[in-house]
Amino acid sequence: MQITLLDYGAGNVRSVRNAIRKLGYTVQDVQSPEDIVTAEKLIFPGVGSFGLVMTRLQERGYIEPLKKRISENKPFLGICVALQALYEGSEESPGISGLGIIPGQVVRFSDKAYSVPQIGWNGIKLQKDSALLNGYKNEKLYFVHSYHAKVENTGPEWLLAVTDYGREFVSAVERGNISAFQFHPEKSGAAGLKILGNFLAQGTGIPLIFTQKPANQPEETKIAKRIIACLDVRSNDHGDLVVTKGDQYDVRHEGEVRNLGKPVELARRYYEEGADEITFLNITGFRDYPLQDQPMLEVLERTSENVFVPLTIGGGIREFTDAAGKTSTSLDVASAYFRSGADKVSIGSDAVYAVEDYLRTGEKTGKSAIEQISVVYGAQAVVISVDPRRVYVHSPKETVHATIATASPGPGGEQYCWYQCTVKGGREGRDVDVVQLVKSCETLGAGEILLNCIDRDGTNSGFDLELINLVKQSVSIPVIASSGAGRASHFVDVFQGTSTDAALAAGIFHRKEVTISEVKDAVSAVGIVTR
Ligand code: 1PR
Repeated sequence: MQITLLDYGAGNVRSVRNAIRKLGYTVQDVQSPEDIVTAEKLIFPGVGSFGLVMTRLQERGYIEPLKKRISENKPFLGICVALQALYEGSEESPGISGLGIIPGQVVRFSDKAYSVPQIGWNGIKLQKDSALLNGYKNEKLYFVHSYHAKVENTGPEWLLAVTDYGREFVSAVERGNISAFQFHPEKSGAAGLKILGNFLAQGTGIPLIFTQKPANQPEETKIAKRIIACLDVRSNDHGDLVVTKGDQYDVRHEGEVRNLGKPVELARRYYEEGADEITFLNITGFRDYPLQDQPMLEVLERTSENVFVPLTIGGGIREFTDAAGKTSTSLDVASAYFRSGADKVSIGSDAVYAVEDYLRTGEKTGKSAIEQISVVYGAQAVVISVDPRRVYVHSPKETVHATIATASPGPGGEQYCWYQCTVKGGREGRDVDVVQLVKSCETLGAGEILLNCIDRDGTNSGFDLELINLVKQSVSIPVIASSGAGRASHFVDVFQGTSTDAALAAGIFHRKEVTISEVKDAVSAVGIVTR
């Protein structure tokens, strides 16, 4: 059977395409409004902001055909914003109408105790029996969104599943052949592929059993703390693209770039071992022309064929002019990465420059990479990779920057430090501290912080909890703790000692010193929720 995909040119639709192919079906794209009505099965992956999705549908003349298809009860699966599009509108894009199939407005998460966007693996509680959830066993599924549909607007004829995140929200709807999920089945590992496979199999003669609500459904679903594997990628001196790893950002050993493996193969290994997310950092992106750096696009394309958890790519997300004088915007660069299979892009050096401008003028220009990409693809697609380094002082009065009293004094016995942000892979310190950086980036529209620490990178001495607490108390977007993991207990320390949303490691996984499941076992043994 052919599956028809509604791709309106925003975000990562490659993953859905790859997942459908992996499940043994062929994919064709909607070419004209008529295709929406006549397609045997239609999948509508909602990527981008609510306003962008509805505007693109409007421009292409897809709104009425979608309403017709739904009213005729022809098989339809909406994902993420496509679930929200079934409602009348959204706080995200005031004045823009949704499809209005289900009454009410989609609203923003507002509980201050929870990071917004919700990024990560959460459960679902089934509200009725459904063949779509055939074989579902309470596994966690991947969510990434700041806005949600309200349970009270969604009558029992539609409500299929709810999830808790500060409040109960709608995580799946189903009426007849019309279904939509707030979670991403194509990014939810084996459990997600199973659910997607059920939708694809419906009506093909493959037997599906109506899943009863599992007896052991949780009272309240809980988001898992994510464990992320990070691959620092660059070309070595022989021109091979390798995964490397630095000691405090120095990736050379005896003059050679350390070579810890091939990016696509390693990413696949981490997916199979249970990584909740995979991050690629093109660590020389600041000096390359990213769009000419085809290997990274190819790495993403090939990885997304077999890896069904979120992929982040960083390095070189900025405006640049190539040797032939052609200028590409940061949005062009990000769009190329999304089309190649990335779910999020991570911005390093360019975020520091944007924040310097913002602090100088106090004005948002709308021109920074952060602003441009988050307006089009949503805040949840924009990660800021921060490369801070400690600067020790004897007294907070010695600096205008945000200091902390530290339990790890400096070389001269200094009891205080501040964290200086750097650019170009730690090569250049700037007059911006980490608190200024993360707060400003949140204001400019970033959706997540990847918090490295040059002092701890590659040292195996544990995460810098003081830094992580400082950043967590400064922002409400999710934070990924990075740098310094040397053993499984360091993950326990970071989740018990801070409220970080995720923890990332590189060296210990590459060198096979600790596996991802050992980390998860250690963390869940002390009662912390993992996938
Ligand atoms: O500035 O937007 O082009 O982005 C460049 C990106 O490359 C940034 O995200 C920056 O962090 C990264 N980067 C640049 N140079 C290096 C380097 O190592 N020489 N790597 C580098 C950063 C840090 C982490 C690392 C953790 C965990 N690597 O990603 O994986 O510290 O390591 P560990 O568990 O082994 O301690 P732009």
